[in-house]
Amino acid sequence: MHAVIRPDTVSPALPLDGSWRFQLLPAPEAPLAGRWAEIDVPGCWTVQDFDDIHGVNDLPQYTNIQMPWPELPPRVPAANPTGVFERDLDLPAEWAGRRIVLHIGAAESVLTATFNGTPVGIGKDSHLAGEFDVTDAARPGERNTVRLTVVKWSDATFIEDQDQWWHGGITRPVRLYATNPLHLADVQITADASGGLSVALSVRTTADGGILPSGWTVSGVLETASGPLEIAADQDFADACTASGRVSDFLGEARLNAAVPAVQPWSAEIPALYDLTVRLHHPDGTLADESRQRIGFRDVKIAGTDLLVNGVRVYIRGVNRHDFHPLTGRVVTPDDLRADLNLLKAYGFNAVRTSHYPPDPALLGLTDELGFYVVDEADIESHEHAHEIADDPRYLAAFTDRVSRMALRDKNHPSIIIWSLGNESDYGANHDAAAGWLRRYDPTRPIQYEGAIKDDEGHWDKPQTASDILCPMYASIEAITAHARSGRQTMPLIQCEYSHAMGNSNGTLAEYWQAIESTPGLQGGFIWEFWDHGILQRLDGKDGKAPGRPAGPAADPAAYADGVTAPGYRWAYGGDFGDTPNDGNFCADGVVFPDRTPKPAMAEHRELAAPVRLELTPEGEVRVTNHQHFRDLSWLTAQWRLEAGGTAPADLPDLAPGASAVIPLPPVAEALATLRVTSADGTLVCTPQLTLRPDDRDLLTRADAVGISSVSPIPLDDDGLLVHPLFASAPTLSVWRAPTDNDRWGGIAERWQAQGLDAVQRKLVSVERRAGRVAVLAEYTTDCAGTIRHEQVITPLVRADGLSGLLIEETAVLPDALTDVPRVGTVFETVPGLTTLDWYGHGPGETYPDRRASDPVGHHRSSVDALFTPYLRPQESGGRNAVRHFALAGPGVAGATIHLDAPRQVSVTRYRAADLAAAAHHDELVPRAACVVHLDAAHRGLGTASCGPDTLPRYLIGPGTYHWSWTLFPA
Ligand code: IPT
Repeated sequence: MHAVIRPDTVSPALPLDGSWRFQLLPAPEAPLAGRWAEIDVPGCWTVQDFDDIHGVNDLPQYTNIQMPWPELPPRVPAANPTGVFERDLDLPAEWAGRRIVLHIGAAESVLTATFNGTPVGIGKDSHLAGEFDVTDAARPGERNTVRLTVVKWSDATFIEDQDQWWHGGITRPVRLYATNPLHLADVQITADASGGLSVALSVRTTADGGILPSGWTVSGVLETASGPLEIAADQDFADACTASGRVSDFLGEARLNAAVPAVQPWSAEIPALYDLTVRLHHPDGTLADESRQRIGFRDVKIAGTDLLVNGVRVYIRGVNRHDFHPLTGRVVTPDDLRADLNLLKAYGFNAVRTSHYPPDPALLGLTDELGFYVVDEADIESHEHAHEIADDPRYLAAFTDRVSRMALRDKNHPSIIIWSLGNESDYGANHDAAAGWLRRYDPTRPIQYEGAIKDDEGHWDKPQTASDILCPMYASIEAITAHARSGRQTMPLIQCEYSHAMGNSNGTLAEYWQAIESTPGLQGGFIWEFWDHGILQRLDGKDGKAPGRPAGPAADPAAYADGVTAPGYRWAYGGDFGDTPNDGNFCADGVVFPDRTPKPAMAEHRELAAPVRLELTPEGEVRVTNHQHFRDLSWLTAQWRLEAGGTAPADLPDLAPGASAVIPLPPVAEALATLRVTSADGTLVCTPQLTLRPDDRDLLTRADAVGISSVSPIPLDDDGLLVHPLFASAPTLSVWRAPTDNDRWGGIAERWQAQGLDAVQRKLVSVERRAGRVAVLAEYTTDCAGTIRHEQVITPLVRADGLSGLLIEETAVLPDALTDVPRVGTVFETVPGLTTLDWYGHGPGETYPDRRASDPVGHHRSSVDALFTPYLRPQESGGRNAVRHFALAGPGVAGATIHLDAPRQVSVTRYRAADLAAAAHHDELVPRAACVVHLDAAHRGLGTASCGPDTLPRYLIGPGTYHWSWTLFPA
């Protein structure tokens, strides 16, 4: 493994991607058949359609912690799918006399290679390249044959037990390349923020029995703003390499040094890169080899409890990123990688943890270029057998091999600021060994490893040598702030995983960031995770509903859009391919849908990362702050967004990072000041909002209605339910929501079900008519938590404009046993035909009480269908928080306007809670013609209990009396 990047001019390459001959054997020992199938490389055989000659039928399988089979380390099952890939290639005659290298970007899992029948090597890390010197086996100017055998299960599988789909195949590009026999074996670059540049070169030769000729030299050139800067080798180098011709290897002895004047340091905000070319020359001065890299000058240091980049304590707004694609399984193209990162940038992320293995090196080129802080993680996760393996000497070499090869490959990327030893593998001697190697090899970067900082009591004081960062996972706000204030904190605290994005989730992200930005020692974290790992699956059979095979890389591009699959397809999760054991939809836990459509949590993150912040001073002025570390605000433009509609100009002042200034408000007296901040290309960056005075003028007040109308009595049916032209189903009490993934995996939904909240029985107690109004008392019985008393007082109103409407005042009394319910509110269903919702509240996106920073309060309009969020497993969704009033309309149908007594959680969807709870996949839902409308007096927060803390106590709903009211008028 090395970090040499050769231009084609110096080292011609022969890409070997495309169609290969293929056989999938049931086990490595099984004999090959006489005929071959065809398969694409790179590609996973688990998702491609090919002629399965041996009938192995190896489909994707999803498990989290548990291994896919019961064998104990290091044993593997006898059934062991083995792909044999073969192809011919014509080697250019000009390659004769050169060193020829076969490069396999990644293969999972065990890779063996033969070239023209000669074995050339074996590799085991599924997420790093294998390179094999095939010079002696190759026949330039002739047809050659390469065979790659990929065995799915091995002893190494026990340390690749990551929470993701199991696949088999070759997942990154394959190529051959040729170099000069005298060649650069490696290039290690150190470039600091003050312009210090040092390049260590190692040199090898495959000619002359491996003995280096004397007299070879190296040189370098750096492209700077003021032109090329020639870098000469230092004094010692000349002596070291010319005097002794009988050295077969140099490691770091040939060194180029320079002090580069006036460098622009690299950071995630200003990712300044410089082109560096280093050359190796034959003794006669001609070019032997060349490596070109884009380098960045930057410092990473830990000072006390702060992680400093270029001396600045930067916030880490990170996400965990797997290699994933809904069609290919795990094969991602450079275009995919760029699109992922551009999306993350647009939503305020500045950091990526390459969970849980080194990525395609193309990703790291892009994180350098686009500006992301990267935690590069070694491919080690022994989760189910973590405890045994961490100290098992049989795995020692694998640990050090995986960590060292990652660092050898990736060391020159400025974006990598931290190395990670892996994930969820407990802690043992094998980690210390790997950390020891790494510290000596690369003293410029800190190391992190979550397993090392954990102790049994949940404290983080355990002495250990394998982590410089306190990088817990899913720690609560209380736990991280308590530690930061305890006086015992010794390392920067950056959570390696937090805010589990499974389904409708990421509740309390705002509170995490309030804590992080106000507590010294807390610096951020990495959200779990980027993707929902839903694999596109065909639905077959007569009814088009029978689970079929993965749609695969050749799927119809129209098979999905905007996060939703077209008829005949679905997003598959664990178990959907008949895979057992499996961990269900626990792999659908990302901030984006499988097709990279952002989930509402992305907008929440964008707002919390806002580079521009507003604040109301005690004098009532608006103060704007540049909340960045290195940049000014010149890349941004802003406008005031007026509640009445339209915009007013806003000028962002010239502010250095951290600086602030008072700015004038637009000359319109409004309750809210909303600033819409965009980048030069018009992309929304943030929408900070201030409440200048209570904006209650839109809320229902009794004064709005001029009086109680004396028209005919309010119609009720025999059950005391309101009869009204709007309702297909009358307003009743609702105390249940379709469990979110957090409710379900956190065990909360189970309690609701035990209490029977999903099926409370309504019993009419009394109907009392008095002075034109009617009071309806009902009781709702739960299974074992007592009875909920619910009263509706309905009053006929007439407005100043003569329109007649209703006031509905509701009271619910929850018994003491109901300590944690999902909602208390009203539900009704409308007549068909209503298609549009106008509302005043948070929007336009989906918001919940503990996830509502994303969308400022304002007037919004949406089609009813578009309000719903198609989470892979249907659940409560589509809510809008702090709604003051809303109107439903549709072509040719009498609509309605509803005003609420206070800002309330409202949802308008095509699904009953029971419809959502009964479906396992989004495509199983059948939209109703009605609108199902919920107005909640109180709605429980979302939290992140599917993996991590539940919502905060302030977002829970307990026993007691709830009052809410609303008016209903024709639109
Ligand atoms: C943690 C894993 O590191 C990650 O890969 C993923 O499985 C995540 O949980 C949940 O989605 S480990 C967990 C036992 C805290």
